[in-house]
Amino acid sequence: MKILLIEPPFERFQGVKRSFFTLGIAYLAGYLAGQGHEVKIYDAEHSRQSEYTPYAEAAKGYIKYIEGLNNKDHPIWQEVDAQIRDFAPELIGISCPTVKYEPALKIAAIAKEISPEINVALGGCHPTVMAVEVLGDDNVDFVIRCEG
Ligand code: B12
Repeated sequence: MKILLIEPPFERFQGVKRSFFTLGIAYLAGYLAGQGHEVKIYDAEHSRQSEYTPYAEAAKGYIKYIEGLNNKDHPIWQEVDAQIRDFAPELIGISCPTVKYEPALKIAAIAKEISPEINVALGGCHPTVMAVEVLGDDNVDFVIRCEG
């Protein structure tokens, strides 16, 4: 199966630069590839350069996150759309802590707009605890709780 694993954007809307890598979906990708699936990680959050914005600085840009979240023409949402179209996955798995719940749902909506045939699964700490509420969103097909 073609599976796209996505780390949603949050701090990136604020102009924050971090060169971290998302260990959770990296583990999932390794396991799925070992099972014979075609897997791609799309990290919509982090920079591949070695960069770091101090947290005190990052907090000042929160309004930019709200603006970006609600602007469907924002370049980051266009990038999300292009990544999904380009890879044409059968399943999208989105990593979702609470701060990234809104961006995760936005990605789910973009995916379903591209094709209702794409299955959308959310995992991570927020869906683990709030599974029933998350499954109430029309664009979420599955929630995977605890260790993916
Ligand atoms: C490392 C870390 C960071 C690093 C992140 C580095 C990186 N990119 O990986 C840094 C310092 C940047 C960070 C920042 C923040 N963090 Co932090 N962080 C952690 C920490 C200590 C470990 C996360 C980790 O790597 N775990 C190991 C991996 C293997 O586990 P995992 O990511 O959970 O993934 C597994 C499962 O969750 C699941 N899974 C995850 N995603 C998916 C997706 C799918 C599709 C599926 C099926 C399964 C699945 O399967 C994975 C494999 O088993 C956790 C605490 C913890 N013990 O988990 C807090 C934690 C995640 N952070 C938290 C918070 C609040 C934040 C900040 C919002 C803090 C702030 N005020 O700025 C920011 C957000 C930054 C951002 N852009 O998201 C909270 C989240 C709470 C919540 N309800 O959302 C946690 C849980 C700490 C806590 N107890 O409060 N964090």
